[in-house]
Amino acid sequence: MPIRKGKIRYLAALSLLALAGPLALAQTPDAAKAGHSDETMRDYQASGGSPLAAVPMHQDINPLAPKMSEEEFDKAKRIFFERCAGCHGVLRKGATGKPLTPDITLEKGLEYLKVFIKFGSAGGMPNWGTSGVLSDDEVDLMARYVQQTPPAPPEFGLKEMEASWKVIVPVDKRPTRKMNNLNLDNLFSVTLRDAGKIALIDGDSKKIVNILNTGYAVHISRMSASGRYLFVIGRDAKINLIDLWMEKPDTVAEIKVGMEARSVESSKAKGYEDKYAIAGSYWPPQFVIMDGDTLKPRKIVSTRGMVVGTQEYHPEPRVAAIVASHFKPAFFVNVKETGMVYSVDYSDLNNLSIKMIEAAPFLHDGGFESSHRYFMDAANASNKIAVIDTKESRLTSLVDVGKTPHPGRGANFVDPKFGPVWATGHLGDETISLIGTDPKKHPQNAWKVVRTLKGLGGGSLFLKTHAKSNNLWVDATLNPDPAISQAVAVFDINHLDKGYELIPIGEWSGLKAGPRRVVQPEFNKAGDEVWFSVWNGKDEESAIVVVDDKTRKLKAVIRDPRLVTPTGKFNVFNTQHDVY
Ligand code: DHE
Repeated sequence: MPIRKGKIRYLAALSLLALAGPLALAQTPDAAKAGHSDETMRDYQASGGSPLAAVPMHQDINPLAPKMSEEEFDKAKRIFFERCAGCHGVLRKGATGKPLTPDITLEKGLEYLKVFIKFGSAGGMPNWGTSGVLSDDEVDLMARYVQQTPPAPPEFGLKEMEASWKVIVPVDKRPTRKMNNLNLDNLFSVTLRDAGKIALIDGDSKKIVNILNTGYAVHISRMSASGRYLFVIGRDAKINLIDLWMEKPDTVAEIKVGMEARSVESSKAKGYEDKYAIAGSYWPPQFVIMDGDTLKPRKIVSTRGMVVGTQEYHPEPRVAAIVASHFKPAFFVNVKETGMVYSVDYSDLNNLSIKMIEAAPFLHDGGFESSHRYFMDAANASNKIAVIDTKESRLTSLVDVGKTPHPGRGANFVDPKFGPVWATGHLGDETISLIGTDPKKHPQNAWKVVRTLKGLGGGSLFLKTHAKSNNLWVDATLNPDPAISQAVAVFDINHLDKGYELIPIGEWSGLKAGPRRVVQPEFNKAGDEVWFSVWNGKDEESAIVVVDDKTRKLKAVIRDPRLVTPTGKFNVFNTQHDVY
């Protein structure tokens, strides 16, 4: 889809990720550089393009709303789920964007809505019309659509899960020991986002071991406690369970747990290693606990409920990041819109006990600090990190950070002045916040921002270090300036005051064309190499660039026509043990 340069606003361009992948992002104008923050987040949220776009939904005729044929309604519904639902919510009750329910939209009227959709608003609504993304007819269509009763996608319960569930290799037909010569600890599971596949890459030889089909717009990989099973989840809520002990690691079970999802995790507590898996969905708003070795669904829990603080009912609070406690049999489940972290005790599924920890709305991603006791949890649109004690299942602190924190799992290291810290970058500004994490030896610094670094620019998604490294690597993937999004910043942990060195990863990839967005640093097991994805469009060549951590020099470039849109990379050992 063509983008009129200079006219499209940054947020609208980011929304195009839904259909065009990172290519659209490369064409955003410089003028937009200053204007990220709220807008960046809003459009990043729409970037996946909801699989609900393809789900049949019934049109409930509202006599007060402007007329729409069934064909028009279906087209508008598709556009809504591809571009709007990420911010306004599946049921249009509002999420990070405003509610668009008929009581509001009918009052605004057709002409007002058309202007709003066409030209956007200062509050962050993209200018869908003037940017060239929607034609005048489509603007009119969407203005009529948002006055209709919102169609609800179907629920997805045990019956639907069981119907989708396949055990491809039963447990008793699987190997009883590792049958390959791979160094599994240093294997990487690489998301091939727009191919709906993952690549398993041997970290030692940098060779692709296998490419496996997964769900639509595949999202993250997580490891079982033993390091044997790999879990991969797609945005269509399909999970692949991959047995790394097989001669050629492959899928042994799969299931669909909903219509749309982002997160999967596996039990890590002593005595429960590999026993359970858990997946959270965006739609329906729920999570499910499954058997860890077959994915048999055991227990489904809805997350619909009251928002922290206002205690207003939210009909579709999505499940974002899930972590597994290392201290006790509990999963910690981010219920995004209500701002609750559910501490789910999985030791007795029939008498399930859930502690609802009040944090802050818009919980998204996060990871453990270095002792693995505290879950550092980003409430992104609240500009806060919630510190959750996974031993006591309670909120320890809410820390104000920069604009729209986006840590991935964050980065742990020892600040020479302030002691152990956990760091997050931000989507909405160029800062990196370092939070003290050692309440025993450095109580005066614990759960406070002790230092703020200045990185490359806004639009940062991920940052990483390793216990053996002296470097902190920070990307700026969604920055509109290609010179920034194609590079990373690296800080010397022992000389943080000196600022960063810019490393031109995109250029090092050798790729000549495409947006070459650099995303997600990931260390190898030894902690002496750091891997970056150079993320191009679906029809362009992408690459993985491997850098020697100590010298900060190029070590290898992995290029292969099968590496379509590589984004997340998950080193088996580091993911298994939460090393980051
Ligand atoms: Fe992600 C993690 C949700 C877009 C790459 N992403 C997460 C998590 C959530 C989430 C809830 C934490 C999972 C966990 O820990 O259990 N991501 C979303 C979205 O809702 C969003 C904003 C829009 C969408 O429609 O999906 C979105 N994510 C993206 C991308 O566009 C990225 C950059 C490329 C891609 O592959 O889709 C992307 N997200 C990632 C990665 C992680 C992730 C690589 C895991 C980071 C890690 O180190 O653990």
